[in-house]
Amino acid sequence: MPVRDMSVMCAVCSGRRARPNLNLLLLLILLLGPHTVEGVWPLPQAITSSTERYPLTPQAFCFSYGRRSAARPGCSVLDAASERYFSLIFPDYTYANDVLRLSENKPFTVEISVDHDDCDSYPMENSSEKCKDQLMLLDDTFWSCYRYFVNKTKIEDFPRFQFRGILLDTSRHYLPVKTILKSLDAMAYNKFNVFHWHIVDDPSFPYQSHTFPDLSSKGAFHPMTHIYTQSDVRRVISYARLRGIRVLPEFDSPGHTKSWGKGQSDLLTPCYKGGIPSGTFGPVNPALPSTYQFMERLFKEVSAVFPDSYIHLGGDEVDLSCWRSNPYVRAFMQKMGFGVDFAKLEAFYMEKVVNITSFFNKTSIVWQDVFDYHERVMVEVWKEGCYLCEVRRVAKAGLRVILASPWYLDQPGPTHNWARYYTVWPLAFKGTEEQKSLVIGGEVCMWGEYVDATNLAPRLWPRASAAAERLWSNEKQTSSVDKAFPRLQDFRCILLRRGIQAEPLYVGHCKHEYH
Ligand code: CP6
Repeated sequence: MPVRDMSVMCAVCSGRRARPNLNLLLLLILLLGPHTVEGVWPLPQAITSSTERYPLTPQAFCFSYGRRSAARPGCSVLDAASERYFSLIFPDYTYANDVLRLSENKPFTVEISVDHDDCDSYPMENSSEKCKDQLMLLDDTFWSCYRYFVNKTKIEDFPRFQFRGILLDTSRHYLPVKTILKSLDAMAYNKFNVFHWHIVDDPSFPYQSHTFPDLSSKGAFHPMTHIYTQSDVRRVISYARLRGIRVLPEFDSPGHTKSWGKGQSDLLTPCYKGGIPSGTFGPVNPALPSTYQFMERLFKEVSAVFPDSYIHLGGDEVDLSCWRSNPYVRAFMQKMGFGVDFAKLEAFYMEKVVNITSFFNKTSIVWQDVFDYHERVMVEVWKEGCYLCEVRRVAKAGLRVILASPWYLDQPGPTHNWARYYTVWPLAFKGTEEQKSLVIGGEVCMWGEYVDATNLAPRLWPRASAAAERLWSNEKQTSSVDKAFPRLQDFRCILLRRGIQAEPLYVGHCKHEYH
């Protein structure tokens, strides 16, 4: 049978707000390993592959828009993805012009059809990531001479959890923009869809605010080289958008704000010792009206700069001893009727910032430390110990939960191997279906104390991939570490081939190693 008759690939993405987020394309590429199913990561919800196979060459391959697709040629997200994935499928093929002939019918055409034209919008929490694809699975590669074979394959796919995040910390160490962009590439390969940007913290304030330029000129490690300018931030957001990734900024307060104090006087609480100021500063001063005026202006800017409808407000690890030492703070508490309950003061402060951001149409996410006191927030569970107890507690209170505790990747070493991140059961707590549905996802945290651009990638990958499969795939089909191991080893080789410095899992080699 002539190839042309058999080889039209068809992809129909459907869903309420179908977003052209390229599941088909991702899948197709993931299927490119020399051993079929081993390279597919995270595992699709359903995949069946037949033995019918056909040769494939870059000359005969193209992406095109389906006749009934709501998105047309010129759709930024899909056009860009077609180019990226063409190069990933045929890494050595240099006639790049061929990629762009989108409308031309070639023997192997990946047809993209979406229900809604979301080409110019940002990915959002409710963007559909569902895909029903019929496509050819690439089975065998002799890739240096462009000879691929595809097996006829049917794939149906959608994520288990809506929120699949990675936290990068750019305050403990500055991460160059190109390192962030590279991480976004790797995130897309793993179907992560939220970049949680822990952009500022105690050690440095690299975000260049146009409202408060002193914050970075005085609070960054270096006022020129170790900052994110407005154009850097836009670049990150737009690069993420083209990969179906949301950018969730975190401006953590009232704790973790030492660097803020350098460029904004009277923001932090002066700590006292023996009745006099000790010269050191604590958390943001919750007793001064000027604090809230500052926060209003800062979050007005941040709300406009970051298009996502969520902002992470932190709220973790507040050092209450400095507040306690300060007579003005204590007097304020008396006036407010808080007595000596510093948790009430903390709640008062968080309530204020939550109100400020909701005025700017943002929903707040906070760390679990401050959840007790708020109704409208989403809560991120980060503490170790019985984290499912905490998940249950939050879900019982009717709030949405993101789970981070089991996925701290900043710790290296054999005790923190990939299997530890793979064998996590986020819903294994006693609760109703409704409570379980409040667990909207999870997050891999890469805190920056011991991590900078030199070791970020190998520390993240492929261990974060283990979490990625837990968050994307069907739990029943992915509960065996032994079955996952060869697939993950293979996927790690694919990451290497794509230029991601993913560390080895164990003894072995990749067919295509870069040295
Ligand atoms: N930085 C900030 C951190 C941590 C948190 N917030 C943290 C503390 C302890 C562990 C992991 C992370 N480094 N701002 C807590 C959310 Cl074990």
